[in-house]
Amino acid sequence: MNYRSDIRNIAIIAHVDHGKTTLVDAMLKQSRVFRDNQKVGELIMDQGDLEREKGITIMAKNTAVVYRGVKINIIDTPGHADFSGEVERVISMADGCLLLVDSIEGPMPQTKFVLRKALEKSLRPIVVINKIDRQNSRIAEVLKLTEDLFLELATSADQLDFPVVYTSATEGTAVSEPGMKGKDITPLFECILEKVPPPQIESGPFQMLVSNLDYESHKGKIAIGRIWRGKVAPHDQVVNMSADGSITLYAIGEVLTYLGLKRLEVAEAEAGDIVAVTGLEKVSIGDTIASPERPEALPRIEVGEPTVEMAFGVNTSPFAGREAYFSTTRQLRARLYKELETNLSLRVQDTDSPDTFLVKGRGELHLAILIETMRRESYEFEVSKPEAITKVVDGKLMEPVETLTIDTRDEYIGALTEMLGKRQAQLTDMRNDGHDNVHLEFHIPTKGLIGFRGAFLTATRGEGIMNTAFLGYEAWHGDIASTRNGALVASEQGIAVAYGLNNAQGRGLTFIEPSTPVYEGMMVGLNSRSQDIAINVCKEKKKTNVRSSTSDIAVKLTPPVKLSLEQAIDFINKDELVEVTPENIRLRKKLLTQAQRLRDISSARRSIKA
Ligand SMILES: Nc1nc2c(ncn2[C@@H]2O[C@H](COP(=O)(O)OP(=O)(O)OP(=O)(O)O)[C@@H](O)[C@H]2O)c(=O)[nH]1
Ligand SMILES: [Mg+2]
Repeated sequence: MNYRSDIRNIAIIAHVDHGKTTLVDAMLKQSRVFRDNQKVGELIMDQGDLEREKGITIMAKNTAVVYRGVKINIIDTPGHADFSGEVERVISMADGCLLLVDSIEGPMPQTKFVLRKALEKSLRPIVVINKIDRQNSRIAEVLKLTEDLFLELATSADQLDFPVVYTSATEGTAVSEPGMKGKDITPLFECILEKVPPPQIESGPFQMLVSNLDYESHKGKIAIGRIWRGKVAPHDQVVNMSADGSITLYAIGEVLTYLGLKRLEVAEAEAGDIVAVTGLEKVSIGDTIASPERPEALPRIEVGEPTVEMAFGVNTSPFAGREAYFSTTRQLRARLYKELETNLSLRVQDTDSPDTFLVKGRGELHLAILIETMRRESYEFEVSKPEAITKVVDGKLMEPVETLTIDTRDEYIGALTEMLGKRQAQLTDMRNDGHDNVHLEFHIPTKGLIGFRGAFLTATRGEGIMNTAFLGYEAWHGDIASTRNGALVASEQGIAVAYGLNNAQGRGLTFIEPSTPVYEGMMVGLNSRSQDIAINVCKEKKKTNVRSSTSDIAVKLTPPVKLSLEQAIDFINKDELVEVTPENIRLRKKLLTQAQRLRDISSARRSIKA
């Protein structure tokens, strides 16, 4: 075996918000890949609009820096559990990883998940304790907890012997011992050069595994991955081996390698490097591209199964076709299936109804990001309540279960355990720190988590952090009854007015402002009682010719509660839908007229009796 000492390939992995992308910023800035006058800002790698808005990484991305003549290929990954498919997808390109741990929070559920994946792939980890500039940082304790995590997960003794670097990604500094004063990020680069094994290479005909895809209008599809064997140059003849076993011959277009935020055209690239190649029209993630001399497929990338599903349907609201460019079944179906090319942990399935597709993902956020992306591309459609994906094993109904960890204040324990009890959660651990802070761990079916986040934030008044991690499948725990109140449902089509909304506010909370167009069956608020009620929010005050002292005073409305897309998805019940268009997010009953809904209830009662 030979090695390439001029390259290192690393993935940056961690729990959400522990500072991965900020650390990549620091490495990019120090390695001077920008012009001196170039304004690059922060979280440079989070280039997607939604990534910037939400301040989270959604897609794994490649970059590279050169340090002391060695090219370090860096793969930034998302930390949110819903995007863990991305981590699984890309870590096979790396030989080592930086496992970031926040110096206050310490290892969290996703730290454990990603470390397990990295150790399974035999990546050499470097532990990076980050945010050491923060005031209450507890570096020694966090290091101890990280060591415990390695003890739990390591599969061989040498994995326990990991180097540690202490960083402040925001300040762009790293030190090898806590307490030292940092000057720049050099100690981290030195550690990477010393501890991450250089890529092993095999000589022979070209072979690469496609781990990512990109698209540029004038270049077409771009296949990104690591070269495992041989070399590649523009115009080379290659074969692409796809999942169904088919083999297609192509000529390579351009060969590109990474540097900073750019991809550079090169005359040749060799084993060990991470490259992007063009010219392969039908390539997919997981395919092997190889020389026709030795067309051997590498093992395909395996990504964990989805746990949550939602129906996506053609918009059937009375307002359909008004606010979007794409609204037909054919367009919706094509867009969903196209998503599968890059979104590896997603699944799409046709259903008995030609207008409805079942979309399965790793969590509510995973699906919500897809929905938001599509509405920005000018699609309209309707989605149903997310549900946990059950399966039947040996004739037994099984459902996904997760661990839920909560860090909050003591005073909320009662309210939380009561809420979670109804959602079939079992308390498995509880630790107090003696200063009114409590750490709780629960075992909970995925279905019990759906719609929980909103309730959690309200119950803890924002003073809590919750995290979940997928555990596995268990026998079905039984149904959970909805705990939500009924809806205020518009009884007529028209334009909502202050007078009508004021009446509605007598019943509960409202979601819309005056002048909002509504249709019959649209949900305009939350009732203070458990059943739905129909209400006419378009009703004007009766004109009389008697002037009274009070009747002409303008109604003062409480500002509406506006639900975001994620809140809307969280909010709806099984008999309801979210209508998504580029301009609006509306909530509606599946059955729009009150007569239909009453008939539905009575037929349900009859079937229970029968
Ligand atoms: N004080 C301090 N804040 C930091 C440091 N590193 C990152 N942060 C902050 O932590 C927040 C999250 O940083 P990101 O770099 O987006 O974290 P991430 O790990 O990439 O997050 P995801 O990709 O969404 O998982 C940002 O507000 C950063 O400014 C640090 O060293 N010190
Ligand atoms: Mg990030």
